[in-house]
Amino acid sequence: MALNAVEILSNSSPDYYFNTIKLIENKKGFSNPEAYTITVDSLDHSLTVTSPSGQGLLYGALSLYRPGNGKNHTDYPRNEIRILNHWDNLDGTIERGYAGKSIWNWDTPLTEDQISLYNKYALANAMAGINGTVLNNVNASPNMLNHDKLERVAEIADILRPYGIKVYLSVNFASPSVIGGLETADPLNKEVAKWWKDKAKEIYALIPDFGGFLVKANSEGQPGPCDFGRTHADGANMLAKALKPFGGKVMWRAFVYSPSDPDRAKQAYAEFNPLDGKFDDNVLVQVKNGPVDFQPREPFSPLFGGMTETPLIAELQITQEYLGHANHLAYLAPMWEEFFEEAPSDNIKGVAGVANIGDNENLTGHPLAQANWYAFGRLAWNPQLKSEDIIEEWAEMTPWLNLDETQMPEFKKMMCESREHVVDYMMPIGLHHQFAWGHHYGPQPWCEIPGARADWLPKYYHKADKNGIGFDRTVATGSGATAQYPESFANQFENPKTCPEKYLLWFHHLDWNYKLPSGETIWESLNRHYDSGVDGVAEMRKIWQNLEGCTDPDIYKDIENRLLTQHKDAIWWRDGCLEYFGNISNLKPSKLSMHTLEDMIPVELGIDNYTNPSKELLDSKR
Ligand code: GCV
Repeated sequence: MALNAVEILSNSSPDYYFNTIKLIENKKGFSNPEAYTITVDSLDHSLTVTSPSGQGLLYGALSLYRPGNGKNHTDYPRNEIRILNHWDNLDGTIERGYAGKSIWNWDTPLTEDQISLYNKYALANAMAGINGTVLNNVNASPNMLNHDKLERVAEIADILRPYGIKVYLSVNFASPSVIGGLETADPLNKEVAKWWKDKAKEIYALIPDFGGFLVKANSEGQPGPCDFGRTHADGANMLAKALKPFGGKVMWRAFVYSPSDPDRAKQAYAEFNPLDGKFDDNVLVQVKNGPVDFQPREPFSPLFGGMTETPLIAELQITQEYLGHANHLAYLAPMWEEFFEEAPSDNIKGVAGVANIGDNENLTGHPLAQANWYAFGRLAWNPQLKSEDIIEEWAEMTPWLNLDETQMPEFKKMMCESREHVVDYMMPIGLHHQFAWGHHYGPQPWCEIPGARADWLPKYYHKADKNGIGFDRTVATGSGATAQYPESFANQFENPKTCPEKYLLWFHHLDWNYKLPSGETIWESLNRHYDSGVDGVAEMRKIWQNLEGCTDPDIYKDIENRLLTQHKDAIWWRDGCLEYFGNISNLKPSKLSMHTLEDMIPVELGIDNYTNPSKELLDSKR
């Protein structure tokens, strides 16, 4: 690998004062190939980075940009795979992308600007410790594997390589029949296996260090091995054999939910747990953090702890499909921290993040969403890092933010509490999936779409009636999902008295006047949380006003406007949910609503799955 560390350090020096910075490649004493050690000689003001690899030297050198790192220390990544998943399509749209169009150009020669952007992208990733990127959507076009596209992948790989970033591709399982002219894509068919072997050869001839394939199979209409009566393991292993001679990996997604069980939250486990131990050694099963789909809060997926013989990748979503798109401030590190604290992690060997990156000037739409990209990388590197430390690091390194000592604690408070506010005003105490149909922006607990899958509709999840609310997933009276968890968790989740309050309505259907340990009823608790979410956003607006001057006026204004939209949305969420549930239960919201159900129910934003709704659009609908 070409090593860029020297160049990077000489281009813009870190703050520390050192007469010399030495980079020494030395394998002795290291077991992790990406580890590094920093030693400081305070007498002659010299600093030495030592690592067994060029990549480790790069990480060591870049770590000097983080405040307080110019001292003796050793660090190493806890996960081998730390990878972004772009859901970018060949036509430039991005599924669930809220920061403009894709940065990848597939059709015309790369411009100088694009090459410079890709270099910046790579440096930002390397600074966060990210070492891989899947360039295209898991809903993959078979055309991605056409030779002209692979040549472009090779060009991108050449740009990213010096920063230690490998490229991977999402592949469409039906490619052999769609672009290869074969009659089938059956993984046990010899011609099909040969087609993939030849394709792998073609790819590695262009990109010798190509990372491998990411596959969404038999999920949401994507083709897969089950179309031919084969298992996920049959499909994954066939691809694994094609990549194996070149050192490539298969990342096979467990995001499946064919209606084999009436509870969607149980389906991935039901399909994958029996396959545990049946995958080739270069296959990793990629599991979303929660059992449903990137909700603002979910308990961990029972596949963590439920697949002890298979290496896993934890999939997180950096783009805010379910957390207010690029309009809402939601610093996601506390959510991921919660996941890493709770989920059994023995078999997690990698962490993937669905990217929030597009071609907007600031790359992430909401300027502060840049912190989520960085925090993802840092937690993938070391899941034990604390979200409040990461945000301070990010703020100190971010050139467009200048926070003084009194402002930093306020800023950290605003960031670290932001996700909990979102949970509060969207779906507190374990409620989930109350989102508007399709685009998932805003509340629609009332949503009904004739002919739609039941488990795509909010009513399936809230199950509210005049007596109570919540999804009964107990073994005793419900779907039995609690039994998929390791025993200690299963017992805790099964009983509403021991179930953490934050997951209560995820696992239990309870009467409206069921009393929580605090003495509040479910209805009172819901009211308190919804109100607190709205108040939290009001407080974030105040904090931001106090921080005026910490950034360029245009960026300040942009964030101020987004917070205003978020405040209006939070009220919309609270009113929509409390009015709707109040109507069903015959209970009154504790505060006067600003919107009536009659106003809210007919609202259709008319946006697709590739767009962030503008302030103007939202204001015209409210
Ligand atoms: C890429 C959810 C999203 C889809 C996404 C899917 C997945 O269902 O709404 O847009 O598809 O997850 O993760 O495959």
